[in-house]
Amino acid sequence: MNAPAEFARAVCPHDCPDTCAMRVTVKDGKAVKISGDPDHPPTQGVLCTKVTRYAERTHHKDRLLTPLRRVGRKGEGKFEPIGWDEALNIAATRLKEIAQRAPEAILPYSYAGTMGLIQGESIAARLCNTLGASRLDRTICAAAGAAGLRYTYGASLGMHVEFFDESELILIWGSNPIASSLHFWTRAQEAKRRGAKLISIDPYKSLTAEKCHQHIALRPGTDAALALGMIHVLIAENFIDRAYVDSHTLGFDELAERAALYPPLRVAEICGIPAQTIVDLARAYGSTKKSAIRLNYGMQRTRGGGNATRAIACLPSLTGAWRERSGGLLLSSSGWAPIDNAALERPDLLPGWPRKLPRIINMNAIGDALLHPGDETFGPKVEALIVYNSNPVAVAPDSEKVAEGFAREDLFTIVLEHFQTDTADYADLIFPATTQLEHLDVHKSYGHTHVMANMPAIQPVGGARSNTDIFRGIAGAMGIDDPALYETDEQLASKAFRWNDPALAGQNWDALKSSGWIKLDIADAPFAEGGFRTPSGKCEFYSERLKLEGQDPLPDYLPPYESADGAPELAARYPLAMISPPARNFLNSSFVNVESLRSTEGQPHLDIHPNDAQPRGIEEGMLVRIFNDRGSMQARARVTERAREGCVVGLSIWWKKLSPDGRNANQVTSQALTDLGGSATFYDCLVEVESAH
Ligand SMILES: Nc1nc2c(c(=O)[nH]1)N[C@H]1C(S)=C(S)[C@@H](COP(=O)(O)OP(=O)(O)OC[C@H]3O[C@@H](n4cnc5c(=O)[nH]c(N)nc54)[C@H](O)[C@@H]3O)O[C@H]1N2
Ligand SMILES: Nc1nc2c(c(=O)[nH]1)N[C@H]1C(S)=C(S)[C@@H](COP(=O)(O)OP(=O)(O)OC[C@H]3O[C@@H](n4cnc5c(=O)[nH]c(N)nc54)[C@H](O)[C@@H]3O)O[C@H]1N2
Ligand code: SF4
Ligand SMILES: [Mo]
Repeated sequence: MNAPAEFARAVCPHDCPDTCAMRVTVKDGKAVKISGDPDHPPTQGVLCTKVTRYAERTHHKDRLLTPLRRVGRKGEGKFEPIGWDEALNIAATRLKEIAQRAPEAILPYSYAGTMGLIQGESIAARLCNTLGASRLDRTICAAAGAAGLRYTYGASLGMHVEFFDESELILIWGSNPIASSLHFWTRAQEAKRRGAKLISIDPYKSLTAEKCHQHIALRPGTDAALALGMIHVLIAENFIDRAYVDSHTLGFDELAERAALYPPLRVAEICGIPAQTIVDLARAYGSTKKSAIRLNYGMQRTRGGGNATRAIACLPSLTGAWRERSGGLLLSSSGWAPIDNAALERPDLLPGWPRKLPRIINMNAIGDALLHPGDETFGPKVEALIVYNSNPVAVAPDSEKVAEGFAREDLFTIVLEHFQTDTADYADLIFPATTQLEHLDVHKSYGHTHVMANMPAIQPVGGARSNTDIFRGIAGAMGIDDPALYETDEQLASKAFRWNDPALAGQNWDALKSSGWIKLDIADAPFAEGGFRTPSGKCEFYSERLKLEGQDPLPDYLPPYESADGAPELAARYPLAMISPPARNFLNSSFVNVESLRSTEGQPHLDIHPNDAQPRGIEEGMLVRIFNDRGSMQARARVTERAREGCVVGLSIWWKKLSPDGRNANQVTSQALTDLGGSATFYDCLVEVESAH
């Protein structure tokens, strides 16, 4: 007889703003069904297609079940199983030897494979800090946008997603929520039913753009110009909320001077859209009280991403949209959660804390970092790499270099993974990690304002261990005796939040554990009365901090590095701007190996406008080669007006080894960094396309 079914409470661990609450049905020790929790307000009982397949992913036949040691060449993917003790000892011996000689030669590499705070940077950070390893600047995704918000609002703060249903105008800007934030899209549709107008601002006619009332297909990387053009019109046509501006903002006159440089005709040139569109957009925005902007990270993946975020973030403060709870802007809400990073990560364990810290390496330049021979300025050559919660060989830019770096025979690489990813193929040692159903964690969200607890639903599959267990194991095998390295996941979870923060006052870990989530106590219209977290307490159009850092204190338009304006000679050789935004059925490179989802995506495609396809002799369905000086990849052409002229689109991120030519979009992307925050510039990438035959 089967044991009776039961539910366990879990949290979707993926890098997605929605952070859904999940119910897990367990039968005979296996997860058999995952569904959205109907009681959790942001989730509303619904999960996206990908994550309804989470049980399939967890019990996938290819799950890594034991530690593995490489027996083939790096990248070849040949491994033999070994026992846990042996694996931990190999790791410990090697890391100890390097740590004694050149601790900074050890580099962790991780991102948001799980967004959990415990399986993310807790014991992992404590171990790296104790060793004095190089620090990693975790900038691959959101750093430019985060910096833009920080200089303008003081932190990553924004509207409550719940109130978008009441908005009368929603600008969906650099965002494709049908793919990347389904629960926001539900709100936008509700607003639409109530009469709101939806406008998509995106070079690509995404699944979302086609369902909006209007789609403004600007050139990639020109968003700052569009926002400054809007500000120009808002000022010229008197749509400014003077009272709000006077009380709650800083630098209006300076911003007005800057915006004067961006009349609609000039902006039209830059963005490649009609001047009238800019005027109409500004009028619609300026004349609607309940106007909301759903910004997403798609618009900050070019050189000027930080400035673009700043320019757009000025808009709701100019019109006073923040006065309404259904007005304002949401890029990220993560700054609302009072996370105690210092308690989790223990930077005080660093040798030299707080004055002389180990070097920090920007993860977007991992290719160059791994290939650097080491010198006075760079410091020691990287000798050991510990990868967890990430798949850099597939997701990091300038992938030829990344793979070349990972292939170094003298590099000792440890990978903690669920699956034999492109990255795991280059490991010396692979440790099998647990999934969200098998371990404990706590979460904040960057799309809503709840904090959440994830309780293990099932025992670890096979010999898998949680990241925290693996790092505790390595620390133990190294003979480190600091108790900080051996705290349990429960102890860590109980310290993850500053419980005395007003947003959480009266709450504690036990309450979070039993309820599954806590709604943070934040005003409905958080900036109706100002209260920004900048040094001035105002929305800073003009930033003294930026000025002190030698940067432009006002937002401006910076042409993409790779554009006709930014690099005319390069643009002559590679005239097409390539963007590679998220595919609906993958989550970054996660789920690419889940057959049902991969078969829905089909194969790597390149969307190309008929006017770009025709002169190149490219026809629908043809296999094409996409290339620039950094590398090349192949995809099937889809000749379609979804891609604006001059811009090609390859939805991503494919596993290289599951692609026809063993390559993916990051073969052509660059390691250049954004203006603010040092983010990646995935969508600042010129290419040429030709038939592959
Ligand atoms: N299904 C799915 N969901 C995901 C992910 C995934 O891979 N798959 N990834 C997750 C992650 S890590 C993140 S960071 C988030 C958000 O990830 P984002 O990168 O913000 O992704 P999208 O919401 O798809 O929005 C990107 C949109 O921006 C457009 N875009 C590209 N360049 C520009 C530009 O210069 N200007 C403007 N205005 N638009 C531009 C693209 O065409 C695309 O439609 O999504 C998360 N959710
Ligand atoms: N061309 C192009 N490249 C991009 C982007 C793009 O739009 N275009 N988007 C960029 C963005 S926004 C981001 S955020 C990055 C994302 O890049 P990554 O953070 O590397 O995300 P994933 O590719 O999903 O890889 C996460 C890996 O972590 C593993 N994992 C999940 N949970 C756990 C766990 O609990 N323990 C361990 N040990 N492993 C776990 C998963 O199996 C998966 O292989 O990619 C970036 N790369
Ligand atoms: S990926 Fe996003 S929408 Fe899908 S279940 Fe997870 S949090 Fe929800
Ligand atoms: Mo991301």
